[in-house]
Amino acid sequence: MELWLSETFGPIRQGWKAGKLLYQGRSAYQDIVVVETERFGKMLLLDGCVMTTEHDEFVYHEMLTHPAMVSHEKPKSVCVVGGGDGGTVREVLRHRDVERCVLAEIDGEVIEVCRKFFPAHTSMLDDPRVEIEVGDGFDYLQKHASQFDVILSDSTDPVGPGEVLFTDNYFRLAKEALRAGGIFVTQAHSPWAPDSKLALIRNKIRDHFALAMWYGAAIPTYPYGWWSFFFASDRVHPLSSVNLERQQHLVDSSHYYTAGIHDAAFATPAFLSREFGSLQ
Ligand code: SPD
Repeated sequence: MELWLSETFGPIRQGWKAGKLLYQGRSAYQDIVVVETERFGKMLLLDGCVMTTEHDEFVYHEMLTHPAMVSHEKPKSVCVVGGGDGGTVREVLRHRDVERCVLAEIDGEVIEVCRKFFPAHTSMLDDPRVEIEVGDGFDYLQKHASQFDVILSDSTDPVGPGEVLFTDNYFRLAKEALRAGGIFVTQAHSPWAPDSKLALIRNKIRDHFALAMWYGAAIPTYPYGWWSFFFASDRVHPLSSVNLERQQHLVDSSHYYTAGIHDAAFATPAFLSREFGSLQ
C-alpha cells in the first residue's frame, strides 16, 4: 500500500509519497509532525504546513539569508525570528563577520524536535555566537532596539502563531531593532496564491523602510513551488551593495545561492508587476 501525505493551501493540494511517521505531538502553540518522504527525506510540518525537508531546505535557508548578509557592509549582529529548525542560523554563521546571532523562536518544542530529527539543520545551534531565546519574537524585538545589522524573519505563514509577524507593528519593531544601515528580510508567501498578501506586505513594509524589494526562489515543497521574500532597508540596495569577495567565498560552498541567482531573484515577472504594481 502507498502512503501519501499532502498539504492543502487554499484551492490546491500538494502531495508527497510518505514513509514512516517519526514524530507527532502538540506543543503549546501548534501540531508538530516529522515524517519520512521518498523524494525529500524527513519533512517537518507545523499545523499541517510543510516547514522544511532534508533535501530542499537549502534553497529557502540560503535565499532568506544570503542576499541580505552579502549586501550589508559588516553584519556583526543578526537576529533570526522564528526558524526554530536552525537552518537559517546555520547559514548566518557561514559569514565570517558575525559575532552574535540571536534565535528568537516562540516554540521550544520545535527546536528540540529538530535537534533530534534534523541534525544538519541544527548543526550550528550550539555555536558560542548563538543565543537561543525561547519566546515571542515580537516581544523580543520590542525589548532590543538598535541592536542588529540584519533581522531575518523565518516565520510560519500569516495564520496562527505566525500572523503577528506580518503586521504593521511588527515591521515597525523590526525597523527599530536595526542599527543604522540595517537590513530586514521576511518570507512572504507564494506569489501564485489567490489571496496573495504580497501587496499588503509590501505596503506595510514601505511604511517603515525606504526600500522594500520582492525577490523569489523555487522551493519544490512549498505551495505552488515558488516562494517570495522581501528585502527591506533604508539605504542598502541589494543590486548595488553586494560585497563581491564575500559573495564569492560563500558561493564556493553553497548549494543554490550564486551571484547570478542573487541578481535574477530580484527580477519581477511581468504578470506580478501587472497584478501588484511595483515590487521593486
Ligand atoms: N509555507 C511554508 C513557509 C515556511 C516558512 N518558514 C519555514 C521555516 C524554515 N526554517
